[in-house]
This record gives sequence, structure tokens and C-alpha cells, in this order.
Amino acid sequence: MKRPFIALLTSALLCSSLVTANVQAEEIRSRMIRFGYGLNENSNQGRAVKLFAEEVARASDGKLKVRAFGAASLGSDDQMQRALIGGAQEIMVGSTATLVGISKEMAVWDTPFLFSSAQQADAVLDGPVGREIMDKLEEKGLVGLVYWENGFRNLTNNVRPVTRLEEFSGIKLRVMPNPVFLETFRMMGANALPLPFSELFTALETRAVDGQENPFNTILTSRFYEVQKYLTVTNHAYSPWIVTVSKRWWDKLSATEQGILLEAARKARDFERLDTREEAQRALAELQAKGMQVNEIDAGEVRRMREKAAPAVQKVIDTVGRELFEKVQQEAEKAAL
Ligand code: TK8
Repeated sequence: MKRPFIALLTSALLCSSLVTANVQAEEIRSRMIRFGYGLNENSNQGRAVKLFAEEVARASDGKLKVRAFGAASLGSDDQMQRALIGGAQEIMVGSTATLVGISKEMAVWDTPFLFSSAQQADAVLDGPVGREIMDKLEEKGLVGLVYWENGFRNLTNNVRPVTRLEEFSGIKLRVMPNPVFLETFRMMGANALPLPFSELFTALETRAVDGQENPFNTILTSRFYEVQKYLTVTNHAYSPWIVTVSKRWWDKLSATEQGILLEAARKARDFERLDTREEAQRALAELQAKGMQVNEIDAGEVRRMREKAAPAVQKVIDTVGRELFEKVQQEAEKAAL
């Protein structure tokens, strides 16, 4: 009696494992995935996209092939967002700041001096309110996977070392195409001009603009030190990157494929944050070694800058609504403890 039962059981098990194998085969189809980003291949962004591609290849046995397109070769953040919505491109990573025209809640991340440490930013972005804001992208045809670190932003320019608020005056400053950044720097007295990142190096080189603001990492890897003399450590904003995918495309993927991509995006996020922080620590010294003149600003001046930026904060509140704004503030306060 025993034997046939075992035989039956074995064949049932065999059968079911065959079935699983078949389902697996269908669940991961051979696909080419275009992943666009704005910075150079040799940057924190480029390195993390590369890691993502490797993870996806490994987890899918090479079926899902991620092709990376750096240096805005598929277009500016803006152009790529539209390509994702239309289904002409699959994945990108870019600034949340350039998404505000599509999903206004993203403006909350542009609040000047919102975070005071990277760990605080992680907790808020990866927590419930970060998810809530990310999920609003879906009704616009995008799916947000994870936030990556761009870093605290600092000012560079060619006119003068900025040590006091008044010294922003008259500096033609490129800002991200985003109303909150425009307002923040107009309030500080700069002549703020919106421009896509992909046009920034040339604009600095030809002196169409005098300055810009970005984390140390980007100032280094985009070689802004070649065309900028002064660097002021302002840490005025932490505006993250976000990995987004085309919803049109995402909805056609199997749950297994989605799981592989999500898991790889998380691994790449954890790698990217460590890599970015490590690079930021040594980037400042490297920028100095390359000839940039660096200055800090004292706490009193930072306070004056914050006060001046108050109308920009009001703009964020008007854009995202007081309720959401306060939720983010509360999460930030909790994370600061
Ligand atoms: C890269 C941009 C960049 C951002 C900017 O595409 O535009 O200044 O900081 O990182 O998203």
C-alpha cells in the first residue's frame, strides 16, 4: 500500500514542480529595458544604475536586460518623464523637483532647509508620507519605485565668494525648472533662471549664467569646477532623486518581473546612498584641490537665508496643501529625535 502512495506523491510533486517551472518561464519574458539618467556614467547616479542593471540581469537569469543611457542621452528629466508616460521609455532616475509640473505634491521635497541630516531624509522618504507622495504619480502614468540620494545642495558661482545674504545680489543663477527653487533664490536676491540640467555645463562655460547649485558630488563628477571658481557651503535644500517607471509598461509586467525590478531598485538605493555619502565626504577636498575657493557661511547668515526663503515655503504650502506639508514636517521632527 505504501509504495504506490509514495509513487503517486512523487509524481504529483514532479508534476507541480514542472508546472511551476512553466509558470516561471512565462513570468519572466525576454525584455529590453531602457534606463535613462542625467549625470555622467562616472557619477553616483551612473554607478547605481549599473548596479541595478546587474541585479536585474542576475535575478532574471539574463532575461531582463537593462540598457543604461547616461548624460541625458535620452533627454532632460522632463523629456524622459514624458517618454515614460507615453510608453516610449521604460525607466529613469531624476530629480523629484522636475516632476512638480506633473505631480504637484513633489514640491514638498523642495522646501528649503527641510532636512538637517541624510538619515532624517531617509526616514521621511522611506516612511508612509514618502510612499503617499510617490503613489500619487500613478494617476499621471508613472510608477515611483524608490527615492535615491542626490544630496544637500550647495552654491557655486564665478562672481564672488558668497558669505552674506547680500552677496547673492545680481548673480545669474541657474536653478532647476521648478517654481519653489525659482522663488527661493529670487527671495535671496539672485537673478534665478530655470534651465534643464542637460544644458547647464554649456551655460556655465559660455557664461550665459554665473552660477548654479548642486551637491558636492555633482559639482565634481559634472566637472563644474572647470568653469566655476567659488563654492559656498549652503546646504540649502535636500531634493532627492526618484526612480520612476512607465505605468503603461509596468502594468504589462508579471508580478515576478515587477518584484525583480523593485528588489533591484531597493538594493541600488541602499548602495547609492552609501556611495553618495562616501563620495560627498571626499568631494569637497577634491574640489579644493582642483582650484575651487570654498567658504562656509555662519549660523547667523543661515538664519537670515531661512527667513528670506519664507515666501518659498509658503509657496510649497499653497502647492501641496497645508495638511500634507504638516505631515511631512511631523515625520521630519520625529526622525530628528
Ligand atoms: C540630473 C538632475 C540633477 C539635479 C539638477 O538629471 O538638475 O540640478 O540636481 O541631479 O536631476
